[in-house]
Amino acid sequence: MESSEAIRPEKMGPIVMKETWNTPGSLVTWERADNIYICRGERGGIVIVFLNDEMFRMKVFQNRIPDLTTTAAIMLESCVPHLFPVEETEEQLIFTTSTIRLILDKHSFGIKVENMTGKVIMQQNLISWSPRGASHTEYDMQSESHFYGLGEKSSFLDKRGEHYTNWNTDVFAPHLPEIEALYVTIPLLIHMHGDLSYGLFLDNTGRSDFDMRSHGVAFTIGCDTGAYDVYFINGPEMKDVVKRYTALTGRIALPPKWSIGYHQSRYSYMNQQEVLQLARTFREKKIPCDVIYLDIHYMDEYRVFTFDPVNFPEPQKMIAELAELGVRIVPIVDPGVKKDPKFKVYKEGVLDKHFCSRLEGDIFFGEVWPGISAFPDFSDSRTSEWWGDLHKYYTDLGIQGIWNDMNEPAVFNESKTMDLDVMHFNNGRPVTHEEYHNLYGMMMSKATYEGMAEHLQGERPFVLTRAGYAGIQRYAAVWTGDNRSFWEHMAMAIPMTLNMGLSGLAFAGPDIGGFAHHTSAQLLVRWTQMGVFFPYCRNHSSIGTMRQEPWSFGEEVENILREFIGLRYRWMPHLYNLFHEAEDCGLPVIRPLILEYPRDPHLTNLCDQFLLGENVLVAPVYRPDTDHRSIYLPEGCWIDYWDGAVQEGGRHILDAAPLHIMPMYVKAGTFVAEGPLKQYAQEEVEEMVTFHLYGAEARKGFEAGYTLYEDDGHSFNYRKGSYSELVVTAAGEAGCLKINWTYAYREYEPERERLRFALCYPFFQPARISGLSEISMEQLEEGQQGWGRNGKNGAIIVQVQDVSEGGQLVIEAEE
Ligand code: MIG
Repeated sequence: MESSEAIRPEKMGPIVMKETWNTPGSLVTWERADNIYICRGERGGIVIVFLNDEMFRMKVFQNRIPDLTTTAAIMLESCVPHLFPVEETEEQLIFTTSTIRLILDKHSFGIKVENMTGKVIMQQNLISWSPRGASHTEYDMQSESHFYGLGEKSSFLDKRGEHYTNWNTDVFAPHLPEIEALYVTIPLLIHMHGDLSYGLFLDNTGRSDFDMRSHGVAFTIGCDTGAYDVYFINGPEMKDVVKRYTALTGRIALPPKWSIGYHQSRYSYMNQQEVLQLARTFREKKIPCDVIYLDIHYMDEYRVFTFDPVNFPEPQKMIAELAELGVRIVPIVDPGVKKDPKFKVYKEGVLDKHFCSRLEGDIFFGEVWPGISAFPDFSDSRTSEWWGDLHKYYTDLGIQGIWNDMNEPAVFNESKTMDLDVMHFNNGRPVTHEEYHNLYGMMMSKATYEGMAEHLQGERPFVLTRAGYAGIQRYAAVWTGDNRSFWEHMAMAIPMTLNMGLSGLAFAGPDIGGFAHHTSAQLLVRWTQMGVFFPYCRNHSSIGTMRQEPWSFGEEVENILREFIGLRYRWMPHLYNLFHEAEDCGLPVIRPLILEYPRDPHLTNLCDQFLLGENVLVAPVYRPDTDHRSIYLPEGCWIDYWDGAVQEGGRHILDAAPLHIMPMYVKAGTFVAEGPLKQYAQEEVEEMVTFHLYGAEARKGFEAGYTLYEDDGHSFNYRKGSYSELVVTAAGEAGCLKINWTYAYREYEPERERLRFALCYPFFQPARISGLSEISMEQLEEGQQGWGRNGKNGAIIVQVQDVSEGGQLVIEAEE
């Protein structure tokens, strides 16, 4: 007897139906409910929420009004909704804030944002969604449009003409321009056209795509699943967008000073003797270093929260010995927990239901380093707390930093990640992995950061992560994963890290020297020269490749690396200041020139040079056997860091760059705070700050200023007010220069006796300085007050007592 199986659908031939995408149709009604505006069309609509004058959220809905919970990216404090007047005309709904007008076209549901002079900032056209839950929107793009942001992406700085997808992926294959998704997802696109910029942040943790390539006069943003939930972030300058985006998703937590030192890593340092020997070698060779990483081989058969009993039998002793040398270790912690009923973490995880499972309850197992493993469900705070707490194992040993790897999550299977139907419990709002994927890594690092912070009792933890989502900057530094020892990858690290900075990730950087493939003497030199000015500074390389510790290529290379790593340490006060600025207002530590000079047409895609902070221009050499390079100097007067040569900006120059030199320029009228050379960030040496002033002039109109932020560098006491701000200003007059310094705030007392001012390549010759006598460099070194000339570069150095009342210097020019 036949059953209905006889007429199963597939026997009837394929049913091909064209998917029709829906649009909301025309506006039918609108209403205000508390702070939200609900605009309903014929087949769906948009909810609009203003966060302030410059930012609003638009969430598309189809049938029911969407719920307005956000992902973990959004900082709730930034989400205080505002009400603004609404005006309705025949054709439009118009919302007006103090700076922008949002205009909804009743017929097309298009949304336009104008500034108060009526210039169109943004035009969003078609909103549509597929019957299977994908959504898609189209935005106008102009001939002069340029695009930035999007976090960690390959290719150049300007994303015009590119297409990217967001799906956190472990990409060991070479990071080529055609690779659209890497380890991190930051769905923030900054659109700059003419003198206007704005940002669009798509808060969606499933797969999304940004297409600035295929549609001619439009760019599109789409997502495969979940809600179409976009934040408009106004400029008009790109800097405003970055500041506002980081107010929305959070800013970096000021890192402990040691974590912005030089880090040395290798996959793997194999045993305790090797690690200790490595640390001693740094000290013997006087190459500064703060951190050594322990890659996967430190563990007992790759079980997290263990040490290998044979190769690392005495971790506590090793860590204590390293501490005496001023070196910390940062061990790797992957999410995969080895399936082993005798392994405590696994047992606990299973019994207490901490692992990601299918809806029916069966645990998802995937293969990673430890073999078959289970993966904690960090979406649930109960599990995150458990995981965080496990880190007591490390903090008890004296560890303050953790390295999260493989947290895309990476799995050795065909899809390279967890199955899409695995569930995340998400504090009672379960979602599939398909919807949650891009958030997994960030939630792991959040759990890690919070657990470490708790157990370090007031000390700042350091977390490094490979994967992340918007907001990851609050918990971890991000490194750019498995690059290769290719010159092309060194060059690509610049735009990649710069765009990460524009996307909130101020603490980021690549593996210096390259991870896979074999580095070379020159590549290591050039990459290190550049890398010491990147926010995150770690040399890391893969098993089976040429060694790339700084001494691996003989004395000449070693000397150059020592010099440049030392430079990072001497510039630590300035660097730390920039990290403070990043915590304070979200601006990145290194910046594309376009951020500071948005009207200069030469800069829209310039990314083989960058700025450290606002005024220090770094131009790395990124090709082999090259001893010259062309450099573009933006408007203003620029001073060669190495020899003081003065260059007029607004033009290209050709600069010599022998192997021991990486071209650097400081804008005239800039202060840079330097400290003493240290072998590690918190080494106790005689403290001193030298304010280097470049290109000082004794004429009316010359001005320079700097605020030096200082605190203890390792605790959270600064958040209770224990920090200081030393404000330094310089003002020129006819025939003299006055320098003032004063503590604007001084609840933390820097431990030092003296301050120095160094006039680097001033445009005048000082004759008298505030009644101080001219003394020798030796006398200056001994601590005497006075002024002298540095024989090496001719800088004028003035030394004064560092007193809390501050002081003034009058520097009179030679007639
Ligand atoms: O699939 O832990 O990107 O830095 O050395 C390799 C071993 C796993 C990938 C990381 C790399 C690390 C390596 N890990």
